[in-house]
Amino acid sequence: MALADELCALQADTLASIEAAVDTCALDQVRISVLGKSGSLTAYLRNMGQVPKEERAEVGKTLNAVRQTIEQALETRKSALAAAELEAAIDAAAVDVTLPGRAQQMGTRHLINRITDEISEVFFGLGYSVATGPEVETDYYNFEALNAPADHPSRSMQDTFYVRDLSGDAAAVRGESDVLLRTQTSGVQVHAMEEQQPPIYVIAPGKVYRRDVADPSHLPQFTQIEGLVVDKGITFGDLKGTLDFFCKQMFGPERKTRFRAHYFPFTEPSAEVDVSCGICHGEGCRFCKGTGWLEILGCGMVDPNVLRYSGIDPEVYSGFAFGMGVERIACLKYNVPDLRMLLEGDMRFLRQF
Ligand code: 2NL
Repeated sequence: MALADELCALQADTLASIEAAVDTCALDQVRISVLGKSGSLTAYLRNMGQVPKEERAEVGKTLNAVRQTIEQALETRKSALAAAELEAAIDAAAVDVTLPGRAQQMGTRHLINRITDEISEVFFGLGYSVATGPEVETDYYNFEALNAPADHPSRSMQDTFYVRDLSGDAAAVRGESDVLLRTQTSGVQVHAMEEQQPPIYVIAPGKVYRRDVADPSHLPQFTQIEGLVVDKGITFGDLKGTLDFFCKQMFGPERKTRFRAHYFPFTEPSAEVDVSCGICHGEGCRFCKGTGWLEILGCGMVDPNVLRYSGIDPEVYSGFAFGMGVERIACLKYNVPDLRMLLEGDMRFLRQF
């Protein structure tokens, strides 16, 4: 019978399409094309009326069997595709809780800042407070008020970064600028002396600049801490006691200090202070270049001219001052052979501290 063959072919085609459907959406298209309102099987069901009466029962039975087979196949395929789609969705959205987390890189304070604070703490314990001021200073505060004569070598173009006046000022263009990057933090203390009468007990930490080429013991920019005491009856004994106490706090109670006569324009008398070598304990080794001593700071009694410049009467008051390089102290404390290592940003080096 032609109709039976047609239905057999329709069923075979439909089952093949169902198997070939790649997802539930494609499968639904197959269902609609066969069983939908204008589906191919629906057309046969709708045309039952035209089938001769005596064949109607037989054809109806066949049609129903074909429909059931197709519906069954659709249902089976639908469950399989839906399960696969669910699994794929779960995989796509999955969080693998067994993966290691992303470590947060924690920053730490740089050694220079830590040592600056450590030095400051020693002086806080002695009643000093911190004064700060501008890194761009005038010639007056950096040199003149400190009794540095106009021909002092530190004032020369070779040693100081002068700030050029872009207005085209003739003197500035010739390099005779009055504005410079401070070579020491002394200017901060000059401002302090101008603003307040003694007693003055201040430290001035901060960046300073000198026209040096970086080498193991020089940096064109470094951190300085200067200290200034002005009070009644201050003597060289106070200076020695204070700086000896500082060295023992900083490097350990077993360390000795020595004061060597020196010259600074702003202090008289002046001295350089050495601390006994922590590696050979004064015997002499490579770190202290065989001397047993390490130079750590400069100091002296404030020159009466310097007090007078800032409006303090040297007949009533006296004082002492000192200055040290923080990078140098840090390197001495941790036996670092080259100041530049502090600035290179090599985390393997910096993380050690
Ligand atoms: C050094 C030596 C020194 C001073 C700084 C000073 C400041 C005032 C008055 C007098 Cl306001 N003196 N400062 C004194 C002696 C030495 O520094 O080697 N610095 C890195």
